[in-house]
Amino acid sequence: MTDAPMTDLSVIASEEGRIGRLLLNRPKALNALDHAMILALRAALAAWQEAPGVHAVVIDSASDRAFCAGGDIRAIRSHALAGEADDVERFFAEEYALNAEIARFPKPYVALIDGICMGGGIGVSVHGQVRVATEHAVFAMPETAIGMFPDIGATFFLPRLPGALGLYLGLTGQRMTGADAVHAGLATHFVPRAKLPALRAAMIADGAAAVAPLAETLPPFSLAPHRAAIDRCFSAASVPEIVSRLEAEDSAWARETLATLGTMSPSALCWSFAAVTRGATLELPAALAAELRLTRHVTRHADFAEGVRAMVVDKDRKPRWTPPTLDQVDPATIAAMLD
Ligand code: QUE
Repeated sequence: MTDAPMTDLSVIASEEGRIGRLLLNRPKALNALDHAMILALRAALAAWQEAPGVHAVVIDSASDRAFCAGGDIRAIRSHALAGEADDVERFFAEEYALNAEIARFPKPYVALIDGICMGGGIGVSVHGQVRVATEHAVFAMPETAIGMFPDIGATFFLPRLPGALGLYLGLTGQRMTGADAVHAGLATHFVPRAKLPALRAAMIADGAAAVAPLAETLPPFSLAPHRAAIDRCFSAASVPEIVSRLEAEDSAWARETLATLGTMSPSALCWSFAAVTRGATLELPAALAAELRLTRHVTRHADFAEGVRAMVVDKDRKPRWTPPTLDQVDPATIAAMLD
């Protein structure tokens, strides 16, 4: 968190001491990444990759509510409904190119995650070398709620989390605290919000080496009591089998998880399961390329426009999915989308 900068720019790139600083500054949209922001981030990284005075890049937010709530899916929905497939394609291609550039950036890339960090926000943080989360961080991959799928490289990193945690997070959209994100492997350091000003100052002087000394002991993993059940249920070979295993658990956690899955797009659960499972065998560039191909099908499916309408545009949180139940989802239709 910083004072509101005196500028309309949605990404403020500046050089401060040894660091290149990227400040996400679109607070009214919870820093949801629009096309211009993605281009600005890519341009700054390209410039700093070669700049000898820049020893590390730090990305953080001008809002204390959100690091970044995701991609600008409201705009993507408008393009999709207008049949502007080229605009949809350009957005995802640029976003995934940025994710790949962060992953291969040759200097430390440090994300300071304080507030909401979902979807595209995870994409501009988790691929970096250092991910600092505060006690106000909220991590989630909630795309099945909007008829999408965990993208931004999530089909690469989710299947690499411990046990079946990645599939659990990617299908349920379960929120995690900053400490949880470190336990899960999405974040690397836990630093309280109150220490962020000192951390920024120390990085301006010393670069990324300043992070570790300010990290604090982790509170326990809130998902620890459910880790065994998560692995039992989410290691199943299909979404219907995950549901059967949850029904067999007969626990409060399993009933809550079933209720959550019951609100998600049944089709999105199935294509997300397939995409995350396949991602276990792909390196990041191939996973991102497969994600881009899948967006072409998903953004044409009725559940995408309906999910974004219900959760982001109208906010009635009452999507009407097509088909409405899991048993009506045709496995052959899903398989064809992942070709
Ligand atoms: C699931 C999601 C997203 C979401 C809500 C969900 C998502 C996303 C946004 C979002 C939030 C604020 C904005 C905006 C988009 O909300 O990915 O444009 O101003 O980006 O339930 O996956």
